[in-house]
Formats: sequence, C-alpha cells, structure tokens
Amino acid sequence: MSDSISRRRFVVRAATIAGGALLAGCERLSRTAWFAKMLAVAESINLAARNATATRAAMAQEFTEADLSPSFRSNGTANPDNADYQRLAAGAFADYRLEVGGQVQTPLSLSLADVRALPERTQITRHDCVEGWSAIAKWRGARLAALLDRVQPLPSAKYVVFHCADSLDDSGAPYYESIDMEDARHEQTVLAYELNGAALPIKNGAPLRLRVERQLGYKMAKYVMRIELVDSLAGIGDGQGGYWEDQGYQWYAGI
Ligand SMILES: Nc1nc2c(c(=O)[nH]1)N[C@H]1C(S)=C(S)[C@@H](COP(=O)(O)O)O[C@H]1N2
Ligand SMILES: [Mo]
Repeated sequence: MSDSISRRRFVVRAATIAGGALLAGCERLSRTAWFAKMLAVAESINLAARNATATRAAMAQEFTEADLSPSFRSNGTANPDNADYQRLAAGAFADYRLEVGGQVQTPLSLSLADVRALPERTQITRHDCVEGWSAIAKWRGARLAALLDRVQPLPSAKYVVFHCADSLDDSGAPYYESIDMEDARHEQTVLAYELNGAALPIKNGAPLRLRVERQLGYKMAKYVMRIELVDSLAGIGDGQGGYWEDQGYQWYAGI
C-alpha cells in the first residue's frame, strides 16, 4: 500500500471519528473552543504532512467505469428551500447565471451554456464523506482554472469562495466553501454539470457543484450561485472558510 493511500485511509478514519462525534448530537461540543483548536492542530499536521509527502499538484486517484458505485447518494441539502432557486429549477435552469467577481479584473455573469463552453474534464473519482460513506462516480465539468483565466484574478486574490443557494440552519446562513488558488487551478478541480453521464441531479447540486478531488466531501459545494475571489476569509460567514469549518471542521480537508 502506498504511503499516500495509507495516509488517506488514516485521515479519513480520523475525520470520520471527528464527524461521528459531531453527528452524535455534539453541536455544543463542536462549538467549544477546545474542540475547534483540536481540529486546527489536526489541520496543521495534515497540511504539513501533505506538503512534506506529496506535491499538491498530485492527482487524486481515478477509477474506471467498472468501479462506479451503483448510485450516488445525496447528503446535506437535497433540494434548496429557496424561492429563487426553485424558480430557476422550474425553468430547467435556463435563467441561471453564475456570477464571478470579487478580486478579479473581469467580473463575469455566465449562463450554463457559457459554463459548458469552457474547457472541460471528465473524471471517475471517489468521494469520501466524514459521516462515514464513500462512493465512486463520474463527473464532467468546466475546469475552474479555465474560468479563472477568463476573469483574471488580481495578484491579491488568495482564495476562491463558493456561495450556494441553500442553508442548513435556522439562521438561514447560506452554505459556502473556499479553496486556495493552488487547488482552484488543479487539473481535477471542476464545476461539475454532469454526474454519471446525465445532467447533475438537484439532489447532487444542480446546476453546478464543485469537485475538488483531493479533499473531503464537505468541500464539494453544491448549488453554486456565485464565486468570489478574496484575499481573506474574514467577514464571510463566521470567518473559518466554510459552513462546516464554522462548526469546527478543518479548512484544509486533504485526503
Ligand atoms: N450547498 C451544499 N453543498 C454541500 C452540502 C450541502 O448540504 N449543501 N453537503 C456537503 C457534504 S457534507 C457532502 S458529503 C457532499 C454530498 O454531496 P452529494 O449530495 O452529491 O452526495 O456535498 C457537500 N456540499
Ligand atoms: Mo459530507
């Protein structure tokens, strides 16, 4: 077994234990300072291990059609409870626009046809959720690097933030996620519009969801409505870089 695979297993198992603790009704626990701190320590070890043992340009493992899971389940939001989103879905996303802005030279508003016209990639990869399930699926989408080439991030831009249509809590705070420029430009990082050869289903994030293949499932933002380039994650959500990160999950969820 290669180092990277055994480390991946270890990290997934460790993350599963942490995720299990969160799931077992430990909402209060997840918000306590010590727990967040423990995850932050785990994160710095994880990122250090990644930098020490593999270049971050390394590819996530890809599989064949024979490896495809019989189905790909939905997790978290399965259908955003949001009037604007429901209107778009009712029109088969003909009126959908992906807004791309923030620290860029050329902000863009793209239709799905515009997104489909970008250089694309198809890949069969394994999705690992911290709640303890994995599935292999085929994703087709626009390369995020190609989109970045179109909008031309300013030199100050350090992170790409994905703002989603749904919310997982009563406050209505939208789901969001973020990655750094290195993962954003990675060959396997795509805005997926197809799952297993068919249009991306609503339960899996239609019309566009992120695939950032060397990280855990919660990074793979579904229902992406707006992409924002920023120099700092402060001031977005609770400032930790993502909805689950704001509850104590690690920001760099490398596997
Ligand atoms: N917008 C949004 N993105 C999301 C989620 C969500 O609830 N809302 N759940 C995350 C989690 S925890 C996982 S494991 C995957 C699940 O993707 P799936 O529903 O296609 O299985 O999406 C991630 N992205
Ligand atoms: Mo997940």
